[in-house]
Amino acid sequence: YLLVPALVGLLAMGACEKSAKLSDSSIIPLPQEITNGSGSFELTPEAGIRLVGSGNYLSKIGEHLAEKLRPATGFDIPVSFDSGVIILELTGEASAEGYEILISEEEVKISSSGEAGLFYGVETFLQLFPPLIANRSVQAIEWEIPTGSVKDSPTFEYRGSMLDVARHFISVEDVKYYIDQMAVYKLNHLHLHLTDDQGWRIEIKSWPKLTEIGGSTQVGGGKGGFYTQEQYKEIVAYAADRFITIVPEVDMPGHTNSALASYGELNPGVNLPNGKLDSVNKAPLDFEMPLKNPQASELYTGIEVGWSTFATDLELTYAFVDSVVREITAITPGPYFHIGGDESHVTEKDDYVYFVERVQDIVSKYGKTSIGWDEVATAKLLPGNIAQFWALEENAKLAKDQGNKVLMSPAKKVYLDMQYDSTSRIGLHWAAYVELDSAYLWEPSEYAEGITAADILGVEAPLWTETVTNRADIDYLVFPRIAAIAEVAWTHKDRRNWEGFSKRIPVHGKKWEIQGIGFYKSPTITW
Ligand code: TNX
Repeated sequence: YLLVPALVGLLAMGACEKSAKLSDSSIIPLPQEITNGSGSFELTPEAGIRLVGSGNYLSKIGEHLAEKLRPATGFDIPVSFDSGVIILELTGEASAEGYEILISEEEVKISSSGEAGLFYGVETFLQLFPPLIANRSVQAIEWEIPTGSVKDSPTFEYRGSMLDVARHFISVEDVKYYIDQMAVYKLNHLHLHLTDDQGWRIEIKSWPKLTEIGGSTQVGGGKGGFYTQEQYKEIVAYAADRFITIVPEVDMPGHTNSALASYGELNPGVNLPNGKLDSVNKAPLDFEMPLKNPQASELYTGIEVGWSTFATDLELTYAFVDSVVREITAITPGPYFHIGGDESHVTEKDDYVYFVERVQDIVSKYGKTSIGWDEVATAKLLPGNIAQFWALEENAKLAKDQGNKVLMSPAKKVYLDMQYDSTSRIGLHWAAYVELDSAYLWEPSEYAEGITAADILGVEAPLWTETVTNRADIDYLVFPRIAAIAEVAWTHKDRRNWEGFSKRIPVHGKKWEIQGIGFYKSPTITW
């Protein structure tokens, strides 16, 4: 008699495994709708991917899926337009991000009217497999997933992260690694903070000293580095293959010491005679810089903020900005150019406003939309330009009142450089300690007074790198918080709850472990 309950228990366990429900899958971000079926689909050695429709990226999406499935299954997974039980169907040419997945016992069909949507369907599909799928070597298990359907689309159109490659330089390889991880969580914008007091990280052909001098060091005095324009293009293309738009930032008029150390002429008060423009500086944009009165500042490797500024009253400054914006926008297919604008504490208020308005005009001349940190809303924003809320609600409100949208990056919630708690080995904590639950438990449309869903472009999680020197540091601060923030940005608030998230995240922890990602094992989770 004693054996009976044990047997029943065992049988129930087996049965339970067989009838696992699609809605119990550990998908992050949680899809908007999941409907359960009653059987399972098994990926077998004969499985292939069939593409339906036409689009520039369709084959790449198919290959992307196949490459993710091949190593751990050991199956061939051919990709073709002829046959295959995994069907990727593109039904239009729209840039839609929504998708549907239909899983029957015989086949899986992922469809979308947009390539981005199809890509996200693929990412969701991949998350239905056991975590062992992340292995690079063959795992002898059955690759079974529950039947049912998923219908999904994002809540916010802009879902991003930022890498500060200025405080500590981040290699092309590590940026690509970051892009790969962003893609898993359906993030679609990578903002690169390319310049700051400590470093200038993008080649500007008409002002070569920016990288020669300005790119030569970093916080702590290391050797720094920069991207050539070719390398930047490589990053842009790598991101585009994963439906991620690069948003380049040149932070100004403050946070500009690396430029001021490269070209002393840009320093306020030490410029050309009388601080005025001479005929040379009215020359065409690509003129050779005459080093008339070079009073370059020293390179800086500390972490103080708010002490540097461009000379806002010099035409030379705007000729410089024009060249920089022209060269960067020429290799940036995305719609945005980020002009910084934060913490310009030594720029007079009127000068700041004048500067921001002129720089917006330059960006707009080159066909791009400006994004600026929330302080830019103290100037008159051009229609369509974006204020990135990080600290001051009144600035977000100023943007809204001008009819402009807000990108939500509240430091207390999404600053990936904030420590988790007082024991975190790296990170800052000027805004808050941000544990995983705190990063999850907030709603963009209810966070800042007067800023509603209609005012919000999206959510972005910045990683400032004053304390981040290598990939292990990135891993520790970014994971698992990036998954929480991705869900905040993608999944409608009515679908979200911490209970559910905390049950889904351990599976991601297992996958991170398999990939060698040294994530923070938050005590809020039973890993
Ligand atoms: C504030 S957030 C800054 C950055 C720092 C960051 C550190 C913002 C727009 N400015 O310059 O790196 O804090 O957390």
